[in-house]
Amino acid sequence: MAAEQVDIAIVGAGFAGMYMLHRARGMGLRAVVFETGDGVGGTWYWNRYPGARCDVESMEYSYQFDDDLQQEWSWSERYAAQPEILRYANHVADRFDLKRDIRFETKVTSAHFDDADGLWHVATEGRNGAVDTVAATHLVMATGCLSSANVPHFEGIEDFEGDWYHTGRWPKEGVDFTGKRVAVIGTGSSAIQSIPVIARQAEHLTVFQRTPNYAVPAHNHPVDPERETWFKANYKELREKAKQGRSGQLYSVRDLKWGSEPLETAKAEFARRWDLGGFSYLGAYVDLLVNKEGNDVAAEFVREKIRETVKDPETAELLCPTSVIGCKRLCVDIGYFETYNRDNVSLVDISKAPIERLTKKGLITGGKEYTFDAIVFATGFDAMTGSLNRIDIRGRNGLPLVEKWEAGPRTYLGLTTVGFPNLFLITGPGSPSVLTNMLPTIEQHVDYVSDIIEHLRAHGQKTIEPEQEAEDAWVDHVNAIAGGTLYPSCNSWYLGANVPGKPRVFMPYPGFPAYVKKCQEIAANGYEGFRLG
Ligand code: N01
Repeated sequence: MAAEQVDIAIVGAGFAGMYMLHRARGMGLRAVVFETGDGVGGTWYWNRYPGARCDVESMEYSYQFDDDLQQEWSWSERYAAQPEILRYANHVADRFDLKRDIRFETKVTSAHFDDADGLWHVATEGRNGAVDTVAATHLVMATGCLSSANVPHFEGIEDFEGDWYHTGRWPKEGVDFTGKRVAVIGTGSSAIQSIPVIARQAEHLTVFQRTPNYAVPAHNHPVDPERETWFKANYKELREKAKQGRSGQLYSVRDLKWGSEPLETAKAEFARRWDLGGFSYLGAYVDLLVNKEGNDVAAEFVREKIRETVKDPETAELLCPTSVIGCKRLCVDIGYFETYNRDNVSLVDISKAPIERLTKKGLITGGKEYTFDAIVFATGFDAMTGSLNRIDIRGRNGLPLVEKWEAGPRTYLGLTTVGFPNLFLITGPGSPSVLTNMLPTIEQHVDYVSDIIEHLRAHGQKTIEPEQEAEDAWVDHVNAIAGGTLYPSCNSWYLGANVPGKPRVFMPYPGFPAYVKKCQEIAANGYEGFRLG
């Protein structure tokens, strides 16, 4: 029997995949979405760990493609928690009747481009191992930037007799830590959000920290109804204004460089922004991720706050990061540092003595065994490329994407890659993605892909693929921009440094407005840098 044929195969039913499906239908195209989980929501489907919450303000962390949708939905808190965001994703899916074209519990195992018929052949594995193949003209990878969980290969993990969890694969039914001795490994955003909540439940919590992290307070609170009304009345203007911000958000980034004000004024500005909460802290000066001197002052301000908050001076010092602030994604916390003042919480520094192995009862580090009932791996993700590379994607002449990207991802606009016609990577490496509010970034990419597909159809063309020179120039451009910042100065997942053996390449593109402008210019010039055929 001939394989089912569609116009667009979409991988992933998170916010990117859902919107892509909606746009495809609007263009009269036959589209199908494959999703491993049994529901929509992507990141927010998988990351159900205690305390999971958005670090972008909820009034901004939502779709803007439909005014009725944004007017009718009400967020309850300044920073929405995971269950509310998942409810929103389901609301959107139901409102636009998306679920009927989403194949849940269906994993894409391979996607091969066939030069002979010019189609993508997508193989899937569904419920009870049922395999299937769909042929598609276009393949859209809406697989998310932080979807491939990174569970370090600790020796002895199979010996551990307690329960272990990864924050990004949290059980749907939740976990009750009451009366349990719990370990959390890692101190990134997921750990910083979950530690205060787990500490309130567990009998004892031990945090294993390899590198301390910067966190600024969320000052979370219920959304003020007056502010909501004002926001909704001005949504259009506010959304446009947010797009002019480097991360696609409304928080203010002053057009002032470090050194343009006296030190005391600068410190007062950091204090003011600390009290506002959230990412605005790094908007005090426009060049804080370029100017090391300014960055040092911003970093020291946070260290002073940690020392003021954490009562035990030794623990406080261990919690003080020394790297560039903002080099790793800044964490937005609710009572993280205060948690270390609890009697049932201890911190173990593993920077010099890594975890040697897991045992039946717990783990060994520094020659000492620590015993637990449960271990939480808050160890992050194989970011940006992980979820693409774990699928067997092959382009022209059977070239595997993993092989092409052996030395790091290479794309044109973070959206397409030479040798893989009609393959689109939503918020892929080389696009602003994780440095921005993901929702507007996703919409910009999905709209761009939709425009490309309409253009192809209008001109009777079937394929689009970047030219080699355009891709090479784009990769050089992204590297040059990142190289001019302080981002490469630490071991972050932006660089792939958290996954052993991963090539060290800065993957996202810093600067949302410049990126959007470039995309628009390319389209206006007849999709310059692309070969249409
Ligand atoms: O992961 P991470 P995350 N032994 O990679 C440590 C988004 N997010 O899940 O720094 C011991 O940041 C590792 O140590 P080190 C957000 O974009 C958003 O927390 O590599 N430790 C680090 O401390 C975020 O940036 C929200 O030395 C090991 C930690 O594990 C991104 O997801 C909430 C280890 C991993 O931190 C990832 O955050 C949560 C090992 N072998 C996440 N391997 C929002 O608020 C790793 N570590 C929206």
